[in-house]
Amino acid sequence: MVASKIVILTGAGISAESGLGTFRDNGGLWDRHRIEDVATPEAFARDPDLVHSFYNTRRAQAAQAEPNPAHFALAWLQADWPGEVVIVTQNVDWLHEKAGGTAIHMHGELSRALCANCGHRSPAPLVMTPADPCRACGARATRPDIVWFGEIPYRMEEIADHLHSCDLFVAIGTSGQVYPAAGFVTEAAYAGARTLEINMTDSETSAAFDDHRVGLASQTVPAWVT
Ligand code: BV8
Repeated sequence: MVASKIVILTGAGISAESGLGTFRDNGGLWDRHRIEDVATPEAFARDPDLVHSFYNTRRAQAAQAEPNPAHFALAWLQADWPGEVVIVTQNVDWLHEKAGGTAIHMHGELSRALCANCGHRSPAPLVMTPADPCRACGARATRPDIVWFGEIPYRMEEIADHLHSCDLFVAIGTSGQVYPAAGFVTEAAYAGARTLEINMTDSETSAAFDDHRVGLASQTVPAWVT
């Protein structure tokens, strides 16, 4: 019997207990910043200093953060499960990797810089400014390598292949409000997967899941994998 394939989508909720803010919980990032001001290409064109400041703050917080038991449990599952375990994350921190796991970062990564002029990618310094010249073309057009609203998430074809070939789809710590990630559960279910949601509360897409485990990720995820 071939071991089953598991695809896991994570959101900001899996990193909340590592001290990194979520977006839509009370006091979340979108309570303090308008998406239009800090997370769109138009915002970056209009005020690159403000956008860099928003991501510099989050990059410094991410650098201080440690994985929590939920990240370690998923890394253990990736190492121990006889089948394939694919993590697709909406998060731009590197806590899955810091816990020893691997992840597809569909919304980009705080740790990378992207040149808007030539597309060159490089490790991001802790503090980015609009004056940073691109190491490849010299243009002063480097931005955080982040997928903003209105931009196409990374590795979508690869993700679709995983959704269409998995036996179990699990969403952990995501409010199900941002597409295309919020539509993954329907895509996986249509291809025949069982679906499980792990969250502290109901999400926008809870009704689409077969099963639910409610609680803090640092407790529910280790309980689920063992
Ligand atoms: C695209 C940048 C085309 C990175 C982000 C109208 C209808 C439908 C869609 C649209 C529409 N108008 C526009 C759209 C498209 C738009 C969209 O979905 N808008 C929404 C707001 C309606 N999407 C896009 O623009 C995307 N691009 O569509 O391109 C396309 C697509 C495919 C193919 C071809 C073309 C681009 C989306 C990416 C935008 N970038 N951020 C960054 O700054 O970090 S999105 C942002 O939201 C973050 O990336 C974040 O990851 C993502 C989702 O948020 P969550 O991770 O879910 O976090 P949230 O705070 O919302 O929820 C936390 C959850 O955790 C809660 O449920 C909470 O209960 C739980 N929780 C908290 N603590 C714990 C916990 N659970 C367990 N334990 C805990 N301790």
